[in-house]
Amino acid sequence: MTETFAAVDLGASSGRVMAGRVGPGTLELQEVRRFPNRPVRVNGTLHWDVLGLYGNVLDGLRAAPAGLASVGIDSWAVDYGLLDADGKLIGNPVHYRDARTDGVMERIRAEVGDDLLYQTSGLQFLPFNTLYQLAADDLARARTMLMVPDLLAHWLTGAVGAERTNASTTGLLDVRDGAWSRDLVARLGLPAGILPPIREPGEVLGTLRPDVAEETGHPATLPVVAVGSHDTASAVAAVPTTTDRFAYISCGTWSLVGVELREPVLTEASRKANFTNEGGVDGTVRYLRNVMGLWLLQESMRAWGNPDLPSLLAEAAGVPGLRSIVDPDDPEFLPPGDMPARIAAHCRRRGFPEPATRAETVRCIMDSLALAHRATLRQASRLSGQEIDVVHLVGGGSRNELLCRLTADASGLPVVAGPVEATALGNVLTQARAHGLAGTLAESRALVAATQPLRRYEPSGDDARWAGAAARLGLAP
Ligand code: LFR
Repeated sequence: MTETFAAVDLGASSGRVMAGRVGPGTLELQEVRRFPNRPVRVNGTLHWDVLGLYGNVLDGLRAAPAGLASVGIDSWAVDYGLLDADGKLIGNPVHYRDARTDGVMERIRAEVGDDLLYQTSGLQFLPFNTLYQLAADDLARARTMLMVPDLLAHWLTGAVGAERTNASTTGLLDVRDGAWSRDLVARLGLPAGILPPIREPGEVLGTLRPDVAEETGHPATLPVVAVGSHDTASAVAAVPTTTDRFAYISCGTWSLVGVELREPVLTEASRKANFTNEGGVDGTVRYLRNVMGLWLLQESMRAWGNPDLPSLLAEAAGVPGLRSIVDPDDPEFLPPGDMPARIAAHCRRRGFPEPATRAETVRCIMDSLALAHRATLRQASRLSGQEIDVVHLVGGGSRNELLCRLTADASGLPVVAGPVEATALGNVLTQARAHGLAGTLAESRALVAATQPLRRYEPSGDDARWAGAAARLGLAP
């Protein structure tokens, strides 16, 4: 039996609706609609255009094949919409890169204490985690908080819930018992009533509202299923591993670098290294750290008026390596704005030559990301005790041959690149598994490995050079 599932996958820079066909030995993905996701600054606040995104989701569903078995939605994490007492959206969801959280995390960490925050949620300290955003928000009229995928699912079905993997990025979910932490919510003075009931990946959320069914041309009986609605959870679910001794880099706007565990790591060393314990599908723990990722390249490209990327990368491959390097995780790189100038200033400050050309800037970004990948993989292994034989690099970054090769060289580990659309595949596979297809998590990963194009990069064996560069940047050994 073969079934078709629709995956709505919204990334920070683009969204897509995909149709995935799954059956024994079959996993095929077809792009139905792709659209840009452009943040909009209004009166100084950076927003997501959530209605524009929803309109594109409706258009995508309309263009999807008839006879779908279900629909699943994932997006970037941490951001949310607030509903009032009438169920209406209060304002436009704010972008996690907006400056409204400036200083908020520092204040709350000082008030509540890092130890309590980390022991409760197991989450890395990022200034945009939902709890800091909520603390900066006006909640007077709010009755319900819905994370972005839950908000879209609510508009499609009328159902209200908080899917677990994405709820785990709020900082308000107890990492040990999986429930909202009443204690922490109370300490922060947040209204507990706005937090919806938790839904597990694989659970049916609801079926299409009659008006949505009519507008999209699908039956009102079409189920919307919770998937790993945090895009990174879906991406990790589709890592094509055939061994337990693997690490992953989900590489797009961010590089999410880590390992999969059964239990969280909540040690002081882990907290100090700012590692996160996010929720994965099937109750797994995504033990990882956020590396700034291709954001550095995307923002540079934007500043340059979007020149041709393949030729720039080819040129960058010819630039001598490890001359100009930055710590990509410096918080100064978080907000949008003239990235090449910030990179040059960072190099100057750290005593490295400033990149003089665009190709040199791109090479600097690639070398710096590879160095951060190396450091983070080593830390993940050391802090968790998980041995790593292979690194799976999935997502848009897996197309970037230079970055894949440098990551293999820097980490001293083989890198298996692909699939590009791991997130949409993970979304589809979680729906398929809920439908009784695609087997266990391990079996569905084997299906990805058997059906999707992958490319393997062997390390060059030049560890001393990379170790030296990491030391000069002050990265963890
Ligand atoms: C990747 C991602 C990361 C999260 C960041 C912000 O798309 O979801 O996992 O830390 O975006 O939401």
